Amino acid sequence: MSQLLLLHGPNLNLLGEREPGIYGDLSLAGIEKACQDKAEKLGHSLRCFQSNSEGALVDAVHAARHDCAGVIINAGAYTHTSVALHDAFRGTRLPFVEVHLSNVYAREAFRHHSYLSAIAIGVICGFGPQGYDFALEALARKIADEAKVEG
Ligand code: CA2
Repeated sequence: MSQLLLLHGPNLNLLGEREPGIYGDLSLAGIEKACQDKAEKLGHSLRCFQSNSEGALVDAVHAARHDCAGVIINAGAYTHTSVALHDAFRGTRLPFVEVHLSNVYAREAFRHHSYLSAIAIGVICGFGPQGYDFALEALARKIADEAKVEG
C-alpha cells in the first residue's frame, strides 16, 4: 500500500458554494471523501491538501517526495501561470496526474495552456468529479506497473 497526495489550488475551497454550472455542486470536502474511498478500494491511502498560496503547494509537492508514490493535482489557476509548480514536479520526479473539473479547452484561451501537462503522466478534464476517479485509477496502475518493472 502506498500513500498518494491529492492537491487542490486556489479558490477550489469554494467548490459547491458558487458557479455550480461550471464546477458542479459537490464541496471540496465531498470530493476529498470520495477520493479517499476510491483510493482505499485501490489499496492506497490518500492525503489531501488545498491552498490558495503557490508556495504552500510547492512545499506540499516537495514534502510528498519523502512519503508519497504519486500525486493528483487540480492546480486551479496556477495551472496556467506557475513555473514554480512545474519546477517542483520536475525536481521531485513524482508521477502525477493533472485534473480539471471543467473542460478548459471549451473555455477562455488563457486556460488552454498548462505549465504542468507536458510533464504529467496524463491530463483529465471536463468530467467533473468523476475525473478524480479516472486519475486515481490511472495513477494506481502506473505505480503497480512501475513496481513490476523494478521487480
Ligand atoms: O476546471 C477546473 O478544475 C479548473 O482547474 C478550475 C480553476 C480554473 O482557474 C482552471 O482554469 C480550471 C478555478 C477554480 C475556481 O473554483 C471556484 C469554485 C467555486 C466558485 C468560484 C471558483
